[in-house]
Amino acid sequence: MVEAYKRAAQVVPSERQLNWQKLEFYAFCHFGMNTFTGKEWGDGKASPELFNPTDFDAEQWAKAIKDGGMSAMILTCKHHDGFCLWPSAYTDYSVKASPFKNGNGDVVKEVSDACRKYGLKFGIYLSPWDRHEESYGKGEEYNEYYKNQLRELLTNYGDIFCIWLDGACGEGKNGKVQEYDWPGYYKVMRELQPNATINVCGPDVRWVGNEAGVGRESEWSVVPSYYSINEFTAENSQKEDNKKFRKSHSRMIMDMGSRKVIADADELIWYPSEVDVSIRPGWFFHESENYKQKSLKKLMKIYLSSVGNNSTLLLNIPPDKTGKIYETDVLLLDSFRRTLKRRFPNDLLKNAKVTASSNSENAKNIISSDDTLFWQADEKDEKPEIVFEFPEKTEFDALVLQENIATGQQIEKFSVYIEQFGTWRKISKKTVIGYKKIITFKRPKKTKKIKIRIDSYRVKCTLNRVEAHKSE
Ligand code: FUL
Repeated sequence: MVEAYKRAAQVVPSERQLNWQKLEFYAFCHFGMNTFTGKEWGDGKASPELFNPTDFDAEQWAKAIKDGGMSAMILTCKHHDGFCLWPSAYTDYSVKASPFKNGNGDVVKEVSDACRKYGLKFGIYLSPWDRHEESYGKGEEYNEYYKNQLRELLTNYGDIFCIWLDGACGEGKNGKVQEYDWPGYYKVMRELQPNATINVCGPDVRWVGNEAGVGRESEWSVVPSYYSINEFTAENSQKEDNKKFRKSHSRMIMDMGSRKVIADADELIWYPSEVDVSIRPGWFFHESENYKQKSLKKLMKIYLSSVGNNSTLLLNIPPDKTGKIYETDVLLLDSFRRTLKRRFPNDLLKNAKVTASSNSENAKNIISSDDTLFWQADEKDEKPEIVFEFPEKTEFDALVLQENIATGQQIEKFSVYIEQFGTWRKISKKTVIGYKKIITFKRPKKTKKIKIRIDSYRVKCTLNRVEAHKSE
């Protein structure tokens, strides 16, 4: 059999995975019965009478998220308590039975419309675990219920970019056991929304493995196929409502794709990672957490750890009881967008001269903003090098590197050098790149030339883009 790393080099993303990856940073909105009961995990017994946002404004959410620099939003259409934010024909436990708009409201409709108006993609979260629905635990009967709800959500609300399937279940040993018909669910999804990625308990996007906002330094998008088994995801997901769980990443598997890990794997798949984390301690809004939002510094750390490490960032901003995103959260999002802009203000390599140790004539593709253009080293080039020369000595304190993932992920190790006093000085040594790798430096580096050396790669070596920035 061909060595695993050579097989890994051939694995490429599907078009839907590629489009999803480019979204980079998008929002989660946890909103529902828990918003009104103050819980994180509702038991499905709360009266629909309690759901009553008095000043509901989906456009305010969409605007805040757009202004926060995000590209999409995923709404919890049904959380574990089973309460539906749309008037589902298959249950009475929904907005239909609530005082919200006298039972004539449809949160999913208003939010999906608002997303489209503000140029955000819209995605749905439909919890498989349902603590209200009577058929839960009765096998096929619940599976039919779940599929019917999927059909409603995937038919009536326009294009859906992502379907997020939570692995959490708190039934415990003596609770109800429901065998989910995953293949049946996926069939409905692919039929009705073929472009949507199915995340977490699904084949397209992998949960990073914690809710604390921590990504892996060496994040491989090519991993053994056993990591896409839903039981594996569920095993590591929440099994009880637990604050500590949201803060810890101690159980995360750190290496999912090195040569050593994939060596004995039969099948390798493209299964990229997503980091989901809340801007507040809880996933739902709680008044008591109004002063406990993450700081700008912490948000930047999370961004660098996720987007900067070949993951995407799914940041949760939970709307409050009035049906709006809380004012200080809106301000925080806006400040964060501005902070990002100041951290990565302007690509300094735009006007650099680029040469490479092989196929140098294509090296300028690396600084082109056209993302269909890329550079690939000659396969005989064992230690490819790319040199960027600024028109004059320039200061930078961040580098953004991108592999051309449309043709796979292959870079295993690389080093960065700057020219100083006529010699090359190494300033950084890293492992993988993938869709995006961000390297930041505490102190700015001043130089006329930057060199990137690929120390190890799997069969092919490509770069789609490299940028250098100096924070303001
Ligand atoms: C977890 C759930 O149990 C939380 O309530 C939340 O929805 C989070 C995104 O996923 O597994």
